[in-house]
Amino acid sequence: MLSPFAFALFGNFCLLTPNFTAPQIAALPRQELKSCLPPVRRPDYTYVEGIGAYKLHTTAGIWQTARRTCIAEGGQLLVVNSDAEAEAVKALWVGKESHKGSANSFYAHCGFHELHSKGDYVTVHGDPLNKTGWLKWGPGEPSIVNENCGSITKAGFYNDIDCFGMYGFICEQPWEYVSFPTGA
Ligand SMILES: [Ca+2]
Ligand SMILES: [Ca+2]
Repeated sequence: MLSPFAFALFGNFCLLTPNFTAPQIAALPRQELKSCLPPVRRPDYTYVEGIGAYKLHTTAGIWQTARRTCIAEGGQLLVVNSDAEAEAVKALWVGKESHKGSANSFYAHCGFHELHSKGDYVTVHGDPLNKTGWLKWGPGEPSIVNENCGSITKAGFYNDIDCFGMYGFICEQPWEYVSFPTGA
């Protein structure tokens, strides 16, 4: 009997148990995550040519739930790599200003944390946050105290946030993974 977090996709098997801790999930090798990615376009994602595919989940969850949900969809929590991507992400919020169950719909969980070491922000891919090509904190951020997980604001800036806070979240499928021929 497979758990709700077990997925078999196109011959690749990707297993995540519900008992994983955030650091364990954060340590998943990139290749394992890639094996979970479905080579099909999802109708619920916004495809931005040459940049990526994105979904702003407007039903709030804690950071770990957000991360698992993105992986289950064949993606990962958002990591911004360029100004162009930040702009694409900002556009997702249009018409979705209020997120169900969210403590504050101005924020959405995204793919970085400092769960391994305080002040040492790493992405869900295991890369240092300052090596991703884009790092723009909002005014006064990071606030650090009791805020160990990543979020992005509606205005398009990073903010460290409570991992157990209920917020919407943004999933991403990198363009190179989703730019398969359509209709094939
Ligand atoms: Ca990205
Ligand atoms: Ca903060």
